[in-house]
Amino acid sequence: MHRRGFLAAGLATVLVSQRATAQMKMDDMPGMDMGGHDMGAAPQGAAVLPEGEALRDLSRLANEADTPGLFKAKLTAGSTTARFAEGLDTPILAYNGTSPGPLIEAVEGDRVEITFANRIADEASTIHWHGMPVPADQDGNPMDPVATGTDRTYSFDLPEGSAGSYWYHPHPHGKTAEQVYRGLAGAFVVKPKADPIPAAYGDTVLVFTDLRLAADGTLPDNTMTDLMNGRVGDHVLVNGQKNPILTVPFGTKRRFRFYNATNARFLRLSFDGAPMTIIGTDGGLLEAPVAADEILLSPAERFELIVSFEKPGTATLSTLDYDRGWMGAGRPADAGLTLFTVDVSETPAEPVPPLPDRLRPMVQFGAPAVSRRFVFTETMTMNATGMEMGFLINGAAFDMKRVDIVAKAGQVELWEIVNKADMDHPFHVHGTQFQVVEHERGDEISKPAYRAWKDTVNVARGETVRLLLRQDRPGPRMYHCHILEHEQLGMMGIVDVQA
Ligand SMILES: [Cu+2]
Repeated sequence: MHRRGFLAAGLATVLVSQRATAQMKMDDMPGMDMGGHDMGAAPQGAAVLPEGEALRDLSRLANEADTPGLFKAKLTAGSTTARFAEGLDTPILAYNGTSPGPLIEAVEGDRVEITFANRIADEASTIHWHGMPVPADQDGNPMDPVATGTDRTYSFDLPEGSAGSYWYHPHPHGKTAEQVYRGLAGAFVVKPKADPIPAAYGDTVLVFTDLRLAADGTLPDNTMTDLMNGRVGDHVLVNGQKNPILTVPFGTKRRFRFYNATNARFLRLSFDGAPMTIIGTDGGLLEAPVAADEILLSPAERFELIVSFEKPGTATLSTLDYDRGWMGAGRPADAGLTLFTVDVSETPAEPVPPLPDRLRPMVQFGAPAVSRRFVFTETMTMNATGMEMGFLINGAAFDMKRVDIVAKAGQVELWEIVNKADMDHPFHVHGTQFQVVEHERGDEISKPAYRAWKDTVNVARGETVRLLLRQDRPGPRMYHCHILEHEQLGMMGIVDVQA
């Protein structure tokens, strides 16, 4: 295991126990590669999950309000059991008893009031509304924990123009990674009042999660390897199912929203046998559709796509290899997994309207008033009791009591994210959407292929990403790596936005 920059001084790091160190050694043994695998290649002792069942619709969070323009509901987080593999009960965490949590669908202009009931035994939690323009004190920051056994109501308005593919997940201090891999995450779709995408294309949300199942059906705790690299499981699930099947008539154009709700798995995806067109990203539609042979969906990112099923037969969504940097042995075999299968029948589809050439206008930011630089580094030290890892931004690990930067509401800022570490780090900012303006790798500077609203962008190892953003509301906002184990180990900061 080679590392650059062994810095030891003054890091708020995790001290790994003997047990975790031993676990890491076991993971590192040849032949113990527990990485991703497809049918027939299950490692010894691992649970086998059924494949090829019909894709289930996500359950929906029902609106309890009678008043137009109000979305009112309750989300209860607590323990339940799931049946992923035949004969095995798996204790998980769930929102309203399901994982992924129920799909929330509201409309631009709506008022949202969601009461969160934390029934997770002995643990505080929060609900973070990932990517959504909600007030800072309603955004489930780690500074605002909801104690076990208590309720709180999150209230916010969905402004005009905010339609997009958001999600929700816990964000309690030190426990986010675990609560998410145990099952807490769900999609929150904000629909526009007038949708340029033909209704005949449908709107299918696919939430990708990552499951590691022990032979007894339990979800193992994070190991040292997980803490270093982020937890990568043995099975990528789509809406909680392994390689589910959707049957469509040929000629179907289908709108999908892809969500990477895994802790740390990078999904480089292509649809074999069906052309993909990107129509939207994290924060909603693009200006115009963009044809794509493949997409890289890093942890926490979303894409909206139109997939055309033009000929009868089978179209499969599968993974391609992507090297995002891996510490130690046991890099998961990411390529060649079939995540989702579409059976395209001989029956022709009813004719559907074409995709419009223009989707919506997108404002461009003016010149930034402020420029900031965020440098990501990883550190590791060995001592008699184990190994200490640090994931730092500008040399510092997260401190909930420290404000890292002060910004002014309404002011455009240029943020330069510099990854000097050995792994890719998907960078996320709360409370707003940004536009990436530049990538720099080695001596090469490039512009993004299209303008897009994003709240999460992958910053590859050695890369610098420049983005423009503006926070419109005052209050503290988090920014962090969305490999949740890295966030837990310190790769997070607070920007205090002042009115
Ligand atoms: Cu990271």
